[in-house]
Amino acid sequence: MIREVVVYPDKRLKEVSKPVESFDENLHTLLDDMYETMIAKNGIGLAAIQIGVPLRALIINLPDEEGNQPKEALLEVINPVILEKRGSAVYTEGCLSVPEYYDDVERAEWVKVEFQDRYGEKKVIETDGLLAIAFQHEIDHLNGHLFIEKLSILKRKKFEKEWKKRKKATKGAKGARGKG
Ligand code: Y12
Ligand code: CO
Repeated sequence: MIREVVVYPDKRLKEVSKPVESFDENLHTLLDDMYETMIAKNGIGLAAIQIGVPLRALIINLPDEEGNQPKEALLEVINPVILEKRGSAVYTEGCLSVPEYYDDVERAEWVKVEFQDRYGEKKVIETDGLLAIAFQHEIDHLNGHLFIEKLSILKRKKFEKEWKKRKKATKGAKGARGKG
């Protein structure tokens, strides 16, 4: 089922998500819904809190060279812990919870992450490039953080101004439709 995505500044996005303890059908349905929602909204990563569920679960499905996102490449990541990180890299990030806003963010270039899969099996991955960025972006969601918090004060101020303007415009458009 496609679920609604929680959008900034919804305070649920600030919640620290709780560890997953039951690797049961409920978790599997949650992961399936997250996948459907992410694909429907053209995302490449999604944390459970983005559909309002405060559990430490996230998915990542990066596009291949042709821009396809085969489900075989889907990563389901439960209770992740970053064991090590190295280097630094700047990527232009976007987030389904902050639609239509993209900006450069600096993160570690390489990460080693321990996590569980949907059956509770322990895994360890060492990765760099876009996947390392995606892991860090999504794990931040589990701790109640968004990529816009990593912007400089000046950029953040500009973002908040733009966001307010956009909210006003959407409200205006909705009001006009309501009058008709
Ligand atoms: C690198 C950087 C960030 C991530 C986290 C995952 N981010 C996303 O999945 C962002 C998706 C996104 C999709 C949007 O929709 C379209 O482009 C059609 C979008 O724009 C709108 O909502 C209009 C914004 C963000 C992983 C790796
Ligand atoms: Co995000």
